Amino acid sequence: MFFWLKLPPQVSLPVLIIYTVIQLRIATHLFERIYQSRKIDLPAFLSRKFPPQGFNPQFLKCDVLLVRTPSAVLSAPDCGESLGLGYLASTLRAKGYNVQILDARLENWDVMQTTELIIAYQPRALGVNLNFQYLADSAGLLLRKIRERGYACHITLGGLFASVAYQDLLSRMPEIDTIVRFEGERTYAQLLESLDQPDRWPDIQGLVYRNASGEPVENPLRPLIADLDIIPTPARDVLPVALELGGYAYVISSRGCNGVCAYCVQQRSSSDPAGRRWRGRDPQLVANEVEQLVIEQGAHLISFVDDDFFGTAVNGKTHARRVAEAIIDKDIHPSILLSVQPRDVTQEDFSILKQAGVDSVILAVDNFSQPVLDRYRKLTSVEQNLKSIEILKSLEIDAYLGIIMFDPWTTMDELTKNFEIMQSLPFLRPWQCLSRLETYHGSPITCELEKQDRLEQYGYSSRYEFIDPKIQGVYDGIETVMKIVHPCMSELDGYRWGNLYYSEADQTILQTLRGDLELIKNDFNRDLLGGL
Ligand code: B12
Ligand code: SF4
Repeated sequence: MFFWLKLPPQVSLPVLIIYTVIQLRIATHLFERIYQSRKIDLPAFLSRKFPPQGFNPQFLKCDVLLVRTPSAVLSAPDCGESLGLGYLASTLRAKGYNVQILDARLENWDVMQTTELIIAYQPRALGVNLNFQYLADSAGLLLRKIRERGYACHITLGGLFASVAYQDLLSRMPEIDTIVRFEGERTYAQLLESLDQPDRWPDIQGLVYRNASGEPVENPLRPLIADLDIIPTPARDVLPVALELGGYAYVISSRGCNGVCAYCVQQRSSSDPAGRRWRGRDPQLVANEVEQLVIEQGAHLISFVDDDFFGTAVNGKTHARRVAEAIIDKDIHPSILLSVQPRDVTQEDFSILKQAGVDSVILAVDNFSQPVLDRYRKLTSVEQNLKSIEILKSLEIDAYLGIIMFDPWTTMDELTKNFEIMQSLPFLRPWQCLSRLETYHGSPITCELEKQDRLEQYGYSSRYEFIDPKIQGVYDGIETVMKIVHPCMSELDGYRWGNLYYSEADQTILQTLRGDLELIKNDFNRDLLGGL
């Protein structure tokens, strides 16, 4: 309409933008009103509109619905299953429960779509996976929406973030009934057996629940499962979706970790005095699982998601090597991705791993300044970091280097040393120069920063300033250069991994893409309304 006004271009463009923004805001607001007034019977309509991929109305009735939290912030799709939900599903199915999995993150459903699906299922028990801190807000939104839509049954949260941040979550989300802390197979099964008998809940180790007056009660933690081989292999309901997206089939061959990294949440994941005791599965059974994935399910890309794939050696051989040898015997030739600590990289082990199919690794070098490595309790040295890179290079194994360039205590000396070495490295992506330490709830570093009153909370996340103001100057300087030399790349990297901290440049892009999200949502809404 304003084109008729014959405005000069420098005026008409901003007007056009404002006009579009107003349009979008009104449309969303309008839809929200209609949605909440329930003038439209969305579930009935959606049962015609859906099934989306992976949804089978024939299974609509189920005892337990396991849901992976959708993402309401911008991050690239996570093209892999939730192994945690797979393990819960197989364990519960073995006990006779009818269990369904809704992997909203993998399927890329938004909160609204996920809400409608949960309402359509009406499970007796709803279990929500919350491993990631950055998804806590969308989990909260999802729970609020399903309660608003009348879902009245039992809601349980589980996963690593829920396990460490349970107090916070229970106080901010009145919709939650219970939280299962850490390994969930046994605790959740015991809860389901006594779902309608709250008087039995005090006996369930690893459970946090609300008492009759609504106050949280925290039961003692449950001892870790000593023999991982007795847990059924994970259900693979949504693997075809992951494979269609070009993703990996995840396999876990051990639980726990012998590391003690100071920024890691895993430090809190055990009740036993030995910490997060490392336990390995039988390598032969692991190789059987990989064989089944490759031969029967057509998965060629396999990613081991162990925290500590090398684990504790048996008869002088690392767990990684034993698993690799068992895979070699199968003659199946998958393409394997691993996450590794530099201290575990030896020529001997990696020659065998390469034969088993390992062609790429995520190598957690973190930094090339010894005081920083010591601060993070990495149990490695700068020399070992460099040696691990050399070994991988010589074996032609591709390595993505995990770098933490900045943290609150970073000094100019540390930065200089780091840059000096990083310049000469293969595999490195330039925008990694801006990576900064994330402060995950419950990690030793986060607790230390809280004690020093250096963290500013925003929602479930926190932010810090550099102690040395010069460092902020350097950070800003690099950011400016990166924006010129590599426009959008650092931001894209951020989205890829869903980082919690967004720089100013990230924020700008985030705003733009949020607009896109709104558009997509509006399209979805328009489709719905148009079909009525
Ligand atoms: C695989 C993995 C990924 C995969 C994808 C995850 C997926 N598809 O599930 C990829 C590579 C994409 C990934 C990426 C990232 N990851 Co990651 N990842 C993992 C890893 C190594 C394994 C998860 C797993 O499968 N575990 C095995 C299963 C069996 O265990 P589980 O999931 O914990 O489930 C058990 C219990 O928690 C519980 N449970 C789980 N859900 C539920 C639900 C209910 C109802 C109940 C009752 C119980 C329950 O029962 C399960 C069985 O015992 C974990 C480390 C870990 N050990 O958990 C890190 C971890 C989850 N990742 C982490 C991080 C930081 C990231 C990144 C943010 C890294 C970054 N900065 O770039 C990105 C962000 C991802 C994104 N944008 O979405 C952190 C999370 C920290 C936090 N507080 O947020 C972890 C804990 C690593 C660490 N040591 O710090 N990750
Ligand atoms: S090696 Fe990984 S899981 Fe183990 S303590 Fe370090 S960051 Fe945590």
